[in-house]
Amino acid sequence: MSLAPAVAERLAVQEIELPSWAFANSGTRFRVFGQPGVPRTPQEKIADAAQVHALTGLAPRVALHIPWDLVDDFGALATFAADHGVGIGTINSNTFQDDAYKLGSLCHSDPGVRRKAIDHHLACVDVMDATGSTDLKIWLADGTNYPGQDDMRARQDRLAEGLAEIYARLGEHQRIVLEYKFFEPAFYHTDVPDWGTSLVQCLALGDRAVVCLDTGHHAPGTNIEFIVMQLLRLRKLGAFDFNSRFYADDDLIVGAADPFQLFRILLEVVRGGGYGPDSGVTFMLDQCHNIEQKIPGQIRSVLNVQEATAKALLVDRAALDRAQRDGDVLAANGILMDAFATDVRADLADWRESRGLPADPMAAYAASGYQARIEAERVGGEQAGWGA
Ligand code: PSV
Ligand code: MN
Ligand code: MN
Repeated sequence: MSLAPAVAERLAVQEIELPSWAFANSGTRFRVFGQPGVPRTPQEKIADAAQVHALTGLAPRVALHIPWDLVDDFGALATFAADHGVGIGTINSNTFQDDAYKLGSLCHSDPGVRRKAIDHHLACVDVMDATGSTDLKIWLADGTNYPGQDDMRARQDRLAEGLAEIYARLGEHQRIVLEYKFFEPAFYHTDVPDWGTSLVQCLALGDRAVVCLDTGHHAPGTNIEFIVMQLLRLRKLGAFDFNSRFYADDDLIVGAADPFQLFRILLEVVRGGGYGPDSGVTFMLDQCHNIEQKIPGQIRSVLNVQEATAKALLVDRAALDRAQRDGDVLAANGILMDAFATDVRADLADWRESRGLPADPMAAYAASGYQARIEAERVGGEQAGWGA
């Protein structure tokens, strides 16, 4: 069997952004395990990400995190990326590591701290101007640990005010992508805990404020594909942070924990017009490879997204429509399960070869000698910022 031309064509437009921090050392709050050969500079992270794209054809952009990826000349960094065959993607802000942000950033009760947080975001927009990036991703660690610690409603108002100032600074082609997360690092309440809160804040801002759905940021048992459907229906889904989780925000390889959930999410993406570069929905990975090698970890991740997408594209829509209209519960469910159970790996290998890519990108990376080279050349790699 080979992929239908329509499916093959749609797979050709897939783009998945890689997070720069996936290539650096990372860990848990218990331990960061250093790995040989990890990047020491933003340029080396980009060079590693470019390997993933060269071998898969799926990852043409690298998302940066500021200040983890701070350089003097961001225009030069964009040129460096282009010379390596990739571009700069989403710019992620960081208001969770300074002492000043202990009690919050955009939601803090002290106007001085809010000013600092707003200014940081304005500086991130400067980076976007210099790199050509269109998306400013805001994930806030803001929240409280104890009931009564701060006024939740006032914090929501401060957030709206801060976001409005940042939004006003955006260029016409730029967007705010507001990410939600139900808990952690705050344990009692989080200021942007769910898609509803992100949505109402985005609606107050305007058309160029959209929601980011990180697949690891929901309570266990949440029907994530329902959220995908609803946000697409409202044209407010701006981006995915893909990863997988067994317990909380595990940031493991996407598709590793629950490939069926990934398939169901991608089904709604395809169904709702969220697929492809013109859809307004950015696919990004937000993962850390704490114990496995990082470049192959990212290769496996993008291949997992591609595989789930191929299966979602295989669904016989006309037959499904008919079964749904007929109220044929088992037939409708069977149509989905047939697509999910289809082994597309050999077809995808052929598809890759037909495009001049290695049939097996994991094996190609292992044989490339790149890993041995970076291990020999790079000493003293960076920590992404997570963990101790
Ligand atoms: C923290 O939960 C987090 O994983 C968010 O998902 C952000 O997207 C990411 O860190 C980078 O700031
Ligand atoms: Mn995320
Ligand atoms: Mn997260």
